[in-house]
Amino acid sequence: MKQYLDMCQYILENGQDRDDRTGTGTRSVFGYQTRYDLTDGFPLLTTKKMFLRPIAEELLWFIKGDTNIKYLVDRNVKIWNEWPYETFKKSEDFQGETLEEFVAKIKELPADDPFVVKYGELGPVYGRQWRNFNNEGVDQVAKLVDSLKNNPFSRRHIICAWNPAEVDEMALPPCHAFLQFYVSSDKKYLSCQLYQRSADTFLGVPFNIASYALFTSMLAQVCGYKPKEFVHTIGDAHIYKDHFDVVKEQISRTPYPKCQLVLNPEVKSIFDFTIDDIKIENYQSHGKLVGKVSV
Ligand code: THF
Repeated sequence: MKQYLDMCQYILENGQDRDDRTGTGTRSVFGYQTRYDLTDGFPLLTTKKMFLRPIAEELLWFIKGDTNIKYLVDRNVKIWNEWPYETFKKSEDFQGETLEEFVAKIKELPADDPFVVKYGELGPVYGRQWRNFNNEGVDQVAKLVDSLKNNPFSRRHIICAWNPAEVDEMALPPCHAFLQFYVSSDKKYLSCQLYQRSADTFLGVPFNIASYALFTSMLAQVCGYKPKEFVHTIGDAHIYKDHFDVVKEQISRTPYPKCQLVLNPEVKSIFDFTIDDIKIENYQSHGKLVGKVSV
């Protein structure tokens, strides 16, 4: 995972300092590509302590086609909470609740409660576009599995989360916008390339790498391939100013050997995975590093 540390270093040394939508300020470069070998282990970062569970839960939430944070909140996954809270804060129902109080309310109430339906919703984000593009019934995940199995050398193994017609209704337009898969000429291996328009290199990217490496491994299993490579192509690759110190600390650390991903081999459909079917083994890492998320 030296590639990741090299990218951090490259951004710090060559990036432009600029203002951004969140007001935090970033240092950024335009256009950066890294490649992660999936044949000799799983690319979960070892230079800070990571947990696969929230990453896997988020991916299962995308695959379900869900766009309400209730599913994540019920499983104590916190990574999406800030965005619906921002919407709630601007609403007439807001009475000074803290983020924690808002999340507790989503957790207590049933999924069909009007409050959860209204304020837990992120709009037509990843899950919707993946499973029901433009709300017109196109299931990109089902089509992908079908084409990977039946037309392996296709150059159209694509999932696109960027929907210009609906982007204004999303709490946050997709960062990981465009995915393409590739089957090796011996039909043994599956690779994935992601085009990510915007990347929070310290907080988001370690999640994104693990998430798409996991998705590739799950697809490979159900389509009869082995995972080969994850190619990560980034548009605006940035480090938020308030992450500079933790990033420098991280660059000074030496990576440990990669861990192993263990998927339950009984699962034969991409839609049947549960969190209990996804495990990592031999994960050794440095201590945790904490950074604030800009909203
Ligand atoms: N916005 C910003 N500014 N950064 C992002 O990484 C990001 N995402 C998603 C949408 N908008 C974004 C949300 N994904 C964390 C990780 C991923 C996120 C958001 C936040 C995060 O805070 N991680 C902490 C704690 C993890 C935890 O609570 O378990 C970490 O230390 O890794 C990029 O897709």
